Amino acid sequence: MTLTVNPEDVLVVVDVQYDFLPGGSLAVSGGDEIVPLINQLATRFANVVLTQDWHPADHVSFASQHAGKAPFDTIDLPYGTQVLWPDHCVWATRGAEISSDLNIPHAQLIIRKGFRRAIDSYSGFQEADREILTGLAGYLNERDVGRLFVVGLATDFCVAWTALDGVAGGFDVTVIEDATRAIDADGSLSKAWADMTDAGVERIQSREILG
Ligand code: VGL
Ligand code: ZN
Repeated sequence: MTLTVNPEDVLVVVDVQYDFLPGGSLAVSGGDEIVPLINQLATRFANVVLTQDWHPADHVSFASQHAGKAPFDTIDLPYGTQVLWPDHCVWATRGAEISSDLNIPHAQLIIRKGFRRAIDSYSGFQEADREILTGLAGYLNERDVGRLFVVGLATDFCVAWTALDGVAGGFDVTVIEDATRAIDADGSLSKAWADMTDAGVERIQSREILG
């Protein structure tokens, strides 16, 4: 079964940055394995958008900012429960750079997110306070795009939140599962897939596009 990509469709490549790749501070297991696949998929899309996790050094999501807390602990913030992470994707450091193995010269937009100290942003569409928008929906609506196909890191955090907010924003959203990898902390991967399925996010494999 082959799925035809239309000229209006958009590939959204989430957070393929050194800190999420092997050797990085928040390395996602097998993260490097998806890079060649994403490069191949990207050749099928006229429209590609990238997201980039982009935090100040004192970001609220870093365990290092909270006395007595360790990575993967949680804290309560005004906008809800926040998972704490190792310091990662600190702006203007190598860990925050998009991997140079990603070969998508025709990518048209990079959305940076998580740059306010007090608010995290897994989603490419809106920050974790669920109020501040990144502008991505505005951009896509103004471009009058078709379906969104989401790939990248990590399946259970930034990919899932981006896909869910895409659906909430009225877009037709598909996650290409084998072009993602997960952190999978505490059942987060199965919960993310349950949430995405409930919301109407489609789940496919890359061969359905590549043949
Ligand atoms: C991400 C945790 C913290 C992600 C970003 O890209 O999935 N996860 N910041
Ligand atoms: Zn982050």
